[in-house]
Amino acid sequence: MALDEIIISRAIIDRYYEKLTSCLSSDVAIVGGGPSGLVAGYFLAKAGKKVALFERKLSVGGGMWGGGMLFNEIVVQKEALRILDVFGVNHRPYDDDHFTADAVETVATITGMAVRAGLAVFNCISVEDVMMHPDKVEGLVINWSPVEMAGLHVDPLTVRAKFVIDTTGHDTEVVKVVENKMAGKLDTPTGKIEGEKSMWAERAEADTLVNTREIFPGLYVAGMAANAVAGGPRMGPIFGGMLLSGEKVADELIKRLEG
Ligand code: 48F
Repeated sequence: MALDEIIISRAIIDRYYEKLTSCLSSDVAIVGGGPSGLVAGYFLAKAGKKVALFERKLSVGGGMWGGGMLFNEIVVQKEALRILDVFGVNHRPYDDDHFTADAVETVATITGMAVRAGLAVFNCISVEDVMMHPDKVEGLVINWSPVEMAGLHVDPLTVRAKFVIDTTGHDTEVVKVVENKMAGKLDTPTGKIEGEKSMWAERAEADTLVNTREIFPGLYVAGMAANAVAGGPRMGPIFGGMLLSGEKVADELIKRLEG
């Protein structure tokens, strides 16, 4: 065995560089590595699409690790169990309508399978803007999260994508940029972000699917972001809607890319 510190460094740099340069142009760029973004990334990658996911934090998983109030179990409704089954995530019934899964197993398993399917995950990178050409979203402007956190004046880099998905959850960060900086209106009743409403789990879960769609040319919303943009309620620690939303946006984009 002859381990060499410089080769270790070179291997990391080369491999990361390969991954990043291969995603300078992709079919789909996903912003946010919560449950909806990860599931969307899995199905798109599985279908052979080039797909990159940018996550601000060091770890993907978004709001799923902590279950509800840090009790790391999640609830999933019957209709969404088939998505857990795609990934082989264990679940058990609590009653006829509510099922539970271990939050850590769910995040870890979905993430692992998504990366193995070909999803390129870039953690610790924040999306700060979009690329517009001129009235369609055509990519993302990205920077290291530590640069953002330190408030350093460092210019970002840009990646191109045929479609962008905002899965940034409650904050709807990409849609906010588009609302503030691009000409034209969002596809909502007021043309603006309607804003999330208070907790109503059953309604919110149904709305999440309906609200998962293209909100501006080139820009889709999925997961909690879809409800926040459309004025739907929040749902709390029930995650079936997030999983189904990720699947729906992937299905729609696969059709668009192949159509
Ligand atoms: O919030 P999050 O888990 O999104 P989601 O898939 O799931 C929502 C649920 O967790 C829960 C809920 C219902 O069950 O309401 O909250 O809709 O994950 C969003 C991810 O996006 C990242 C953020 O760090 C989180 O991991 N994120 C947010 N803004 C940016 C970002 C950004 N500008 N650039 C990169 N990542």
